[in-house]
Formats: sequence, C-alpha cells, structure tokens
Amino acid sequence: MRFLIPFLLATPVMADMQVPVQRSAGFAPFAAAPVAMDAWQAQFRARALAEGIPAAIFDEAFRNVRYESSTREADANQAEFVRPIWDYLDDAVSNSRVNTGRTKAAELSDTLAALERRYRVDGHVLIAIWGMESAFGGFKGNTNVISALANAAHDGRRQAFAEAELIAALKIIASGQINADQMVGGWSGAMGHTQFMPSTYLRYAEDYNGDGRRDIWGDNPRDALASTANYLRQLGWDYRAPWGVEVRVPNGFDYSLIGEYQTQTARFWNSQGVRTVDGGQVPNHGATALIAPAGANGPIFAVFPNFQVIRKYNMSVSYSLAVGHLSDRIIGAGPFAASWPRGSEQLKRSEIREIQERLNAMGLDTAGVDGMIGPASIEAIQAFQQSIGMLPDGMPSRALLEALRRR
Ligand SMILES: [Ca+2]
Repeated sequence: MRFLIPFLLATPVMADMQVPVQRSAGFAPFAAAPVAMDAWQAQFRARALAEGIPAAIFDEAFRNVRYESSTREADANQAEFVRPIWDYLDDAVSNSRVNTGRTKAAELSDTLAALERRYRVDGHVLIAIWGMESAFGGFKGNTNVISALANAAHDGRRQAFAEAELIAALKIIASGQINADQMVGGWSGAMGHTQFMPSTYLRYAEDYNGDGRRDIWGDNPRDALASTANYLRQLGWDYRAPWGVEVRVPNGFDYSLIGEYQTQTARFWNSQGVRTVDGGQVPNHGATALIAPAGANGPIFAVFPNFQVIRKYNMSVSYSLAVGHLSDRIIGAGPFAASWPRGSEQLKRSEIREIQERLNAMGLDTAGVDGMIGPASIEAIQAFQQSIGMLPDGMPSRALLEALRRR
C-alpha cells in the first residue's frame, strides 16, 4: 500500500481534470467523466490494440467502466493512525476463521493431498491464503476489474502498473476465459478466491479440474487453490518446511541481530541462546532471520525462507505472519505464547514520518518517508537506538521520537 507518494506526485496534473465533459443526449448515466479521462482512454485504447487486443474486446470491456473519484479519496484518507499488528491479527486469525479453515481443509482434503503431490506446497497454507484473501470464497469483491484498473490508471497514481494489469486483464478476456462483465474483484483489481492480479493469472493460473477453463472466479475454489499452489511453487516454496516459529531470546541478548534481512544459520541462533517457546532448538530450514513486529515487548519469531515466499504474495509482514499463523492454527496449534503489548501507545503516521525524516537527516537511510515501518526503517531505528544506548529492537516509540528531537 505504498501509493501515497505517487498520489502526491500526481497532484499537479489534476488541475486539467476539472473541465466538465461534453455529454450528448442519451449518454450512459456514468459519473461525470472529465476530459482527461476520455483522453487517457483513447490513448490507452491505441496502446492496447497495438499490443494485440481486438478492438471489439476493448470496446466491450470498457462499456463497463465508470470513472469515479473514490479511489483517489481512499488514498487521500489513508488512516493517520497505524493499526497495531495485534488488532490486525485478531481479525485475520479469529477463532471463527480458524474453525472455518479447519472445516474447509477437511472438506477439500482429497484436493489438498493432490495439490501437495502435484505442486509440493502445503495444503493448509493454501487454505490460510484463501481465508485471508476472500474469507474462503465468501467475499471475492464485486468491483468490475476493468473499471477498477481504469480508474487507477487514468489519474496517474499508479499508471504504469495499472495499465500493464489492464492489458493483462484484456488478454484474459480475449482468450475467452471470462467475459468482461463477469470479471469482478477488489478495488485494486485483484480477482477471485485468492485475489490474483491479472498479470499473476496470466503467468500462474491453472486448470485443476481439466474443463478447459482456468476459473478462479466461480464457486468451485479448486482452480484457484491450484493456481495459488503453482504460484507459491514458482516463488520457491519449500515443501513441509514451516514459515517460521515463535522463539524466546535469553537475558542479555543482542537485539541488534533482529531484522528481517539479517539471516543466519539455525546453528548461529542456537549458539546465541535462542530457543523455541517450548524450549527446543531452532530447527534448521536454511537462512533464518529473527523478527520482533512489536519490539522487545512482544512475540519474537524465527522466520525461514517460506516466510519470504509469502511476503512476495503480499508485501506486508503482518500479512505473512497472519497466513503463517492461520495455517498453523488450522493444523491445530494454539495462539502465540508471548502476549502483544496491547494498550501501548501507537504513534501516528505523521510521527513515524518525522522519525524517518530525522533518521535520514542523520544519514540513516529509511528507504523513504512514508509513515510505514519496513525493514530499512527498522535497521535505521536500531542503529540510532544503539548509538544512544537504547535497547535496539527497531520499535518506533514516543521515547524514540523524543530522543531524536533532543539531538
Ligand atoms: Ca477449470
């Protein structure tokens, strides 16, 4: 969701979009489309045709397009308060979702076993992604995908990305997989049971039941689950390896070792006294990092290469943790052993941006000032914390902000 900066950069060109469109009598009752949108559509139509999309397919698909200002407003209204990870996980891995996941895994056990044999991807992870993406098919989105992407493309926020996805969507329609008016999904253009973007569909969608259609949209989830298995396999899924495991660190542990990109061997972590929460050794599944999403006062996890595979599916650490934990819970595991620091103060996005600005001014690179904490911001925070003798857990806090202001 790093759309805020492109949106701000696009602001100067909005001035010419205030001109009302000339509308003839009998024009379809769409939201008023400023001239710039017509101009964008005409120019994009030429590009699509040049890339081999038949004119009749394009024109039919764009009959469904309704230009709206809501996507822009959604970006402009991006929440000032950052949602704590424990609130996110409470919803993402609710008891009801765990129970439904167990029911679905039982219902589809033959399919999941076949998918495991064919793709070497763990079935309960597929069920967890399905639960996260569409509540097990219960909510796949009802926005016309062509319309959603055209809205994202025409106003310049994510034009290159959205136009590439539109071309992919038109190719899917041109290939006869689905009609334009049935191609529905989320506002971002993600479609079907596991919310594939059109370009992902073109690369990875599978026809599991052999009926000639790669149907990720319909009631039967099997093509979508096979497509997701194929995608995870191509991203490098390590079959039967976990995503990660909750760990404990000993007193006196060097917290500067924590960080998603600071991978080490299991042997190294074990030599540092890191143990799973039931006292076992950190298992060896290759390059392993420790993450502490809420800092030293919350749960700490050893994450394995499969965690990075889920990260490629959706860039968010919270999402990957939710998929991993939900899959474990569906198998039968319990909640995390350590508790989250519920009730601790959450900084506003503007305060996190200030932290990033101040770290950058010191030469500590946060890879952007976006109000969101990613791996680069965590490393920069850790470096600053260490330089002033704070526990280097990478957690943005009021005390950290005040220490930065005092410099
Ligand atoms: Ca099929």
